[in-house]
Amino acid sequence: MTSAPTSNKLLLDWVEDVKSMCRPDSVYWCDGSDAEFQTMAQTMVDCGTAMWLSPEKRPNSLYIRSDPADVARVEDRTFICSENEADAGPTNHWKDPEEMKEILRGFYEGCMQGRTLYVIPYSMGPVGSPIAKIGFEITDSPYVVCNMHIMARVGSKVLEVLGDSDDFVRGIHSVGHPLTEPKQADLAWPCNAENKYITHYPETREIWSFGSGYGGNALLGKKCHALRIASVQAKDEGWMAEHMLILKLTSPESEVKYVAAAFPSACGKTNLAMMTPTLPGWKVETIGDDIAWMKFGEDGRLYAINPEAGFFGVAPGTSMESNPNALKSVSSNAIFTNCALTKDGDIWWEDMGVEAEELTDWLSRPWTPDCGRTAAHPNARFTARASQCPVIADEWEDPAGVPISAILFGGRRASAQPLITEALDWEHGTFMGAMMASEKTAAAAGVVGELRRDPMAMLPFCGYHMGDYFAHWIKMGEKGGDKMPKIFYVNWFRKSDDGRWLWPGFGENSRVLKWVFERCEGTAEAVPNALGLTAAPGSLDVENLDMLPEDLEELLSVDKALWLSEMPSIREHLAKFGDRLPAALLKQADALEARLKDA
Ligand code: SAT
Ligand code: MN
Repeated sequence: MTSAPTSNKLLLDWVEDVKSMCRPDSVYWCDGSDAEFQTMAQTMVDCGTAMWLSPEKRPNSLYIRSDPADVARVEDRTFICSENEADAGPTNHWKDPEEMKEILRGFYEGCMQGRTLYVIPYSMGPVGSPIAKIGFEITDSPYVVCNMHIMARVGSKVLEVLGDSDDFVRGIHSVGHPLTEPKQADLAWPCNAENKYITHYPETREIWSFGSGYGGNALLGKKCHALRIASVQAKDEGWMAEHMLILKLTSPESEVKYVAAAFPSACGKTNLAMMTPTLPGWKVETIGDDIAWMKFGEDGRLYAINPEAGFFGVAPGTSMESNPNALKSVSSNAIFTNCALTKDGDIWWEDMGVEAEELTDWLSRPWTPDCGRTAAHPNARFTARASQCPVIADEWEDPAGVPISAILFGGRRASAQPLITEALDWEHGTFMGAMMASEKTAAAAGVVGELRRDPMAMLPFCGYHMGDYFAHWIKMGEKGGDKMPKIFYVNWFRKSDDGRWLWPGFGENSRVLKWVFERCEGTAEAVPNALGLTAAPGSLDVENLDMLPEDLEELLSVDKALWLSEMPSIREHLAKFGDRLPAALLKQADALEARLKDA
């Protein structure tokens, strides 16, 4: 609607300020309705940004190609503009908030000419729930509006709940491509590739994003709000905002445990969250696939909610074998970005489990299976409603959240990291999370495959000094005591010396979940090794798994010499956090080294 459906003066004044800076042709307040989604989708179709996929193959679903210069999150253009530089810490780019805003005002000045300014009221978490947080994203991108409709709870109800309160996150987003000439033709994917800025102002709970229309750069409710800004709120208010999936695990005896897991982007969170266990009688259902907000409940346990309403998942590799539930989630009402297009108007990507044919690739070029290029971009994505997931848990929107029994850390590592390690206690688990290392994926711009330390998978998403973040973890552990979840480190990606995957992964990961479940129950046996605890011989269920005993042994083994050779890099990593590094983590490093040296 074009007239403002609110009397919240702070909100109205802010929208007015942004409007006079960006000078759009018109202003539109989003109501979150289906009709609105259709209008936005049609706007994109009419201007060549999107096309409808075949209604027979993929009803109500959009196909979109981005500009090749705008295909992933841009970490080197992402800034935490805290008032003090020291509060951003060594892992974030920092600029003085006023200086950054001055630069951005220069870009925002008139940047929405020829376009509509959309105001998106959204709630992260069920609307009206005591743990949900309200945000507003101002954007000039109908692509963002459509995606936010799926990824967050959008619309008029959010305004009702907000009332006159000033408790909301303010997000400004522009693709940075004004249409200044009368009748100037728009680009299919407008962006400003040379001038991307993804900036956060933790103290004032603001996000200013410019130049990119893609994923986490532009859908501000996700990484910008629900992780970077929320992590600061969580530290201030005594809760946790984490880059974690949440799953519900049910045993054959119908006992339920909830597990959260932090893996870096594109390391299989969506697959694990929706997994079909190979173990008879076990069931996995989904609460969330990317973000967990965790707070203490009245019983002193940690309860998690998924603040999102949809999945923005990596498409390549998603197949009926790897993740049938994700494929079923995108069978209709979905958005596909940078996938390939089949002749009959459906989507295709690498390792989809569907024979490749003649296609049009993500760059609109004709493509054949033997042409030597991939047809989909490696960071091609689907956007799908969580409610369409066949294994979404009944309680996924419970405002009280679900009690977490175990937290898993993990990443991609061909060597060193065993299949499963249990932490000795919360503090040791915090140390394991703090030194997490994973090979880089296509989810962020940069060199794929390079090993980097990504603490708790939060390296690109922690909105403050990571030393303080570690201290916050330790403080949460002190507060929760023995009611805190058990912590584990898993690695599905270990390879043998001759380059074979040692572990089959996917549904077989239910074997590891079963062990985790039984450790929480106190029924499975663990034995100590240099890293912590691992499965005692025979305690990991490998029945009917066609696996060489020596491969299993290697999977669970710790190469002490290799780990000792990594100690300097672990210490160097910890040293980066200077005097904000909790002493407990140094103590943990010493203890690890001592265990590694112990014959
Ligand atoms: O583009 S997103 O940040 O939403 C995806 C990811 O990197 O996890
Ligand atoms: Mn993610």
